[in-house]
Amino acid sequence: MIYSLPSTFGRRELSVEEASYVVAGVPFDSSESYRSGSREAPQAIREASREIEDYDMLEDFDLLELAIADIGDIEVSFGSNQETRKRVVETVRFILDNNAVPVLLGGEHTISAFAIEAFPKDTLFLSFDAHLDFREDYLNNRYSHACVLRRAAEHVGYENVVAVGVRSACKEELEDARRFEVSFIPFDECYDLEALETRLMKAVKGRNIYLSIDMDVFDPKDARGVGNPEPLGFFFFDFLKILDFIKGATLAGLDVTEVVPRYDAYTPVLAAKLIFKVLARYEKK
Ligand SMILES: [Mn+2]
Repeated sequence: MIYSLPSTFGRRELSVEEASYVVAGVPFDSSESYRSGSREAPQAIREASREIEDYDMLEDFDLLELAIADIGDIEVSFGSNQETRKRVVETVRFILDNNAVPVLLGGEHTISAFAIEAFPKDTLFLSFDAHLDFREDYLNNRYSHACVLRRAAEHVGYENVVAVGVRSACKEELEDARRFEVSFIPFDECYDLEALETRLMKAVKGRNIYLSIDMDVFDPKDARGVGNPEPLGFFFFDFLKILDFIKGATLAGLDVTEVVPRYDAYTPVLAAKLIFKVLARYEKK
């Protein structure tokens, strides 16, 4: 008898061909400007995911019904945005070619700007983020984590990005976002959760969406281990109240980024649970 525990996300052992959702880690944090270390997140999120029990009582859903495969981490090129970009795009394309939904574990938020390039141009890039991330460049780097929304918009179109929970920006990027008529929902417009859910349902209805969750959208008291903590934000409880919007959309891709495990042992648990919750709620539709 061999006693072994798979080290994959959720202890899953499906092949890519059998899976509806394929997890891949992207341990890339080259442009982190404040608290670096999100390259350690994929393994920390996996470790947390293995300890989450299989029946989600509050969703009344057996998580084992989620056909998840885990292909491990993409071997990224530290310091080379372009090489990492190419590897992420090709890996995401491989997952899409297998008719599965990519679920990426960041890494810094830049990985979302890479991943979206593998999707058709009319995909809706729906980003939950404390930061607007609409700079043309940051420190002369166009593939910085401060430019994610802008790079994504350049691929899918300015009309096909929505940022939710924003409460931090520089004046220029805010002016640019308004000039390009980019949809963003500042966090003070998120206090009324019912109104927010209605707004999101309208935005995603019938669309193929790439859902990108920068963990700093949560209140730092809930998610302390992030690269750029920003006061205010959602509590997990709030997020679950609005999450039904996902039922009106087709989930094309999902990522969770900016977890920095070395600053907090709980944030990877939150990230793992969040992934299960999003997929469970989506499967229940
Ligand atoms: Mn952010």
